[in-house]
Amino acid sequence: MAHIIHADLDAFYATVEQLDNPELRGKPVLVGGRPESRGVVATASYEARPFGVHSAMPMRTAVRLCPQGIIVRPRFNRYREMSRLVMDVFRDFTEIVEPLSLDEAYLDISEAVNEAEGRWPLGVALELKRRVKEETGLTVSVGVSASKYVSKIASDLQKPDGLVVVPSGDETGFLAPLAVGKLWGIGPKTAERLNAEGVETIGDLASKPTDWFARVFGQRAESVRLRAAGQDNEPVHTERVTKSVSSETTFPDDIGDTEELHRVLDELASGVSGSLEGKGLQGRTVTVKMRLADFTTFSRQSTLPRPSNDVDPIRELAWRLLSAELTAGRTFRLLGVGVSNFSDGEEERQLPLTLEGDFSAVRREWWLPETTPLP
Ligand code: DCP
Ligand code: MG
Repeated sequence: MAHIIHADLDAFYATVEQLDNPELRGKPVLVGGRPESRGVVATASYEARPFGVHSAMPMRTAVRLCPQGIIVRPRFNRYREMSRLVMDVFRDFTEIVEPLSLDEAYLDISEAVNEAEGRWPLGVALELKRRVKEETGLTVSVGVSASKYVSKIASDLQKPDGLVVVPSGDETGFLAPLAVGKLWGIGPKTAERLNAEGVETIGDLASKPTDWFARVFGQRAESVRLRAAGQDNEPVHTERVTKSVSSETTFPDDIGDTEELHRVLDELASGVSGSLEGKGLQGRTVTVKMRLADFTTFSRQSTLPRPSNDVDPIRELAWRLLSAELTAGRTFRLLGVGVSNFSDGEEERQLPLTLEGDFSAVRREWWLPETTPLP
């Protein structure tokens, strides 16, 4: 039987800020953009959360709810650095680590567990929490079970500094009382539809007959059914198919000058083109990622007439996408160029977090176009 940990750092950006600046410790910290320039909250420290402040809330609202909150501008490079340290600790416990974003990962700790010798999943999890705290100062919430999705739900239940172990055999009972929307793959829309059918909890869902699943979920029926029963056998993936090649850069000072933006975009496009060529990949979709002075981050994408790794078509399309976003007075903190939608079918496999400028380390909603719903 597998033993899988899901680990998620607590109030990640805010905790890093509190570590680096002792004056912020114990205080409500709001990491994000400026309230006066329509900035949003990236995250809030746990001291700010009782006021109702949360990620993605307009900073203006956050300041109204929590006037004593201290606004701190994000330092993404520092967060990446801390993330690397944490992932290194994780890799001391097992080679099988699947990072999901800068602050969360799955770990397959089956090898580290040996119940006959007294090495229980609980002990491994406690040791992991202790070492992360000792070596980075951060606290991590951990869920442990035989399944990725059960562990993911478990890690969220006692945040911050949480630890929830779901013993094998208890999965169904553990999941049963939870709202159906907590299940991985059930978005708010689906949850609403299920509620309308009287399915409120994961337990309600698990008790439905197989043909009901087929009718409601079509091709996804079997995987949703297994998940609802806490019985999926999804392995922890240490390798990942390259779905996009991208490069991005943050400027020391915001750039508004069209020519300078053009030059940066050219550089990014040739970097991406070179790396595509090196990997023998050709892509059709070109994406430009932008972060504005107020930290609003979004991307725009468009499709080439045919798959390519040539710098010219990539550069031209990227430039067209960026040009559409240039308005008087708008300045940029970050630009990125990516190519995806590969054609050759031989998608290369690689270890996560190794490709310089790979956006996968950044939260996915930043990279996907705003119109694409998250899974
Ligand atoms: N983040 C962001 N925008 C969002 C959500 C998150 O910029 N809409 C960033 C800031 C977070 C980090 O990603 O610190 C990790 O996201 P989490 O959802 O894990 O949130 P936290 O770690 O901040 O808090 P929690 O203790 O709830 O995990
Ligand atoms: Mg977190």
